[in-house]
Amino acid sequence: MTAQNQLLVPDTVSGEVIDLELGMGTVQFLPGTLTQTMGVNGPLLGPTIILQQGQTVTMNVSNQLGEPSTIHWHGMHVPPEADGGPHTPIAAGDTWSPSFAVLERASTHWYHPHLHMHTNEHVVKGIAGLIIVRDPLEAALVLPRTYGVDDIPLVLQTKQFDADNQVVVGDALDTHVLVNGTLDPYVDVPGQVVRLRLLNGASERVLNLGFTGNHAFHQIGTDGGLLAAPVQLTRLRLAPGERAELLVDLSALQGQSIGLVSFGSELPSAIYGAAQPGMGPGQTIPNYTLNPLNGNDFSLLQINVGPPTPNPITSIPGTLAVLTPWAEASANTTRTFTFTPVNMGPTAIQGPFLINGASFDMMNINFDVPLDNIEVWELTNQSPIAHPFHIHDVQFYILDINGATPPPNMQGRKDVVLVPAGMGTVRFITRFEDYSSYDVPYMYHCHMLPHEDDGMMGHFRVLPQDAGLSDDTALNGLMRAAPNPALTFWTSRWTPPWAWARSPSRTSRAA
Ligand SMILES: [Cu+2]
Repeated sequence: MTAQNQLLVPDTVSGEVIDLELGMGTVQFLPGTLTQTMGVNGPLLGPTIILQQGQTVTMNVSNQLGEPSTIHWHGMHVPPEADGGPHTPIAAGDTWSPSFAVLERASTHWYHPHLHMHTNEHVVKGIAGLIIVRDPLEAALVLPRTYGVDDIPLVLQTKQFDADNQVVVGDALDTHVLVNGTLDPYVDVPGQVVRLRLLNGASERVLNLGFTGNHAFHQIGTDGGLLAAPVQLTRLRLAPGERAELLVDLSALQGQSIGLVSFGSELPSAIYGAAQPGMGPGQTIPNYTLNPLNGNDFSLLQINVGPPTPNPITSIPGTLAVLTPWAEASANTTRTFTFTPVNMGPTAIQGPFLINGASFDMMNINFDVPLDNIEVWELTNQSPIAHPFHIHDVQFYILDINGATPPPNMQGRKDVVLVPAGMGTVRFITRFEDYSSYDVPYMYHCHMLPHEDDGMMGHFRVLPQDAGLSDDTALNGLMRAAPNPALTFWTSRWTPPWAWARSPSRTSRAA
């Protein structure tokens, strides 16, 4: 193995006030012309935000891109006004300053733009960063947690560059593999138990992760925090938007190297990344078969194992967190979501895709959820390609996938789940707690970013339980006070805020 570039490890930021500046930049990815990029506090990606459970944080997001964007705190349970979805655009030159309490468990989340129809462009050009939440329960466990030493953040992405080295948005020739924005990376780590925090930050590609030599590892965390106990694996499928925390025991490999690989040759059909992206050979995506990553194994990261640190972690804990999934019998509501392609036949897998027969409509809230409702969401994929479904506001527990109990490593808290193609079903259970708003909805969508941008998305409001849930029109016009005292920037208003996006002036913003 001969990786050429030392892995970039993002800086960290923490505290009560965090300043994030979105801006343009350039990066020398390839010989010749510099690549135009977007980044946060730098030319590419963003710093890792480290938060403590129970703290309050104000994020000052300054938009210096010269065009609107948003920042969404993916996986975090925050008020809808602070969530950074498409209804909360930050105009060019503006600063958006949401405040919220950190209610998460110890977990690995991420932040990225969510501007309708531009999410893929802004993410693939470089805006994404990790969020690490710490809590006392995690701190009491014997786990690696020295950032950049034995606790390594890994943002896994693929990109396409054109002949002039510029990032191509929304094509299937994402032939370049980057980790933390580094092409062909290596990292030096100590010979002990090391923690890897993985994010699939690719626009579309599903990864089938493992190590060279089939070196076993333990998954300890899912999207929303630690599992009940470590789960030993040799492969981990990670879809766009998903995170995983792994422990890898490298103590026997001092002086050697090991590779983090995506075993794409093992992916079944009807998943982006497999040899066959649809269910049959007639179903195609333009250029897909020209991309050597599809259906093949490829290296993500070369890991060079050196001597251990002075006080190394040398064992895997027996237990981790206490998980308390809701009983299915406690659900108040079951909602069904059906995914269908707009086009039938061989081009079906190219999209666009619909959810319950509809494309995303900014001005039409899909439904309202009563605050504190416990709900089962039943997802059925009537399209011939798997879709990673993501919901904002909450973490959920998977009840079943195609009728079967999920494997142990998927029994933790989740906010993204890959729904199998060809009438595949997933059911999950969740509760909509703490935050409600008449004005700003939460999103649910496919996390394959071209699918999302093409309208495979919907939005729902969480409303106080005393609200007249059937009368959306009347509620839209009401002036309401903020439900949460942490929202110091948010007092009341009577204009639905998503109308701002089309307004020539922001002076109508009541505050
Ligand atoms: Cu999709």
